[in-house]
Amino acid sequence: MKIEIYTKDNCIWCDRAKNLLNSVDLTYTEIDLSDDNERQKFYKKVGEGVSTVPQIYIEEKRIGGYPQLVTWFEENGY
Ligand SMILES: N[C@@H](CCC(=O)N[C@@H](CS)C(=O)NCC(=O)O)C(=O)O
Repeated sequence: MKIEIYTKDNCIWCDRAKNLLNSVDLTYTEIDLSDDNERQKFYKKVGEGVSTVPQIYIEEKRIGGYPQLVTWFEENGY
């Protein structure tokens, strides 16, 4: 399964999302948006009022942030 997680440094919700993925041995690619300009560009590109990290993509589909990842886990039997 292809999982990508957009993060930045010192982001507690990013750490929680990564810990959740690690807890069930799901592997992921992390894209670090610590640079403020890069992060703002990413938010603009994603649109739909997205303004926080983490942003998690599973099989190219945007799931959302940590709460949405928890919901995805529940719905997919993890
Ligand atoms: N529960 C939310 C919390 C996300 C959140 O508040 N993230 C902070 C960093 S931990 C953030 O993105 N702040 C705005 C910014 O850094 O651009 C989620 O995971 O969707």
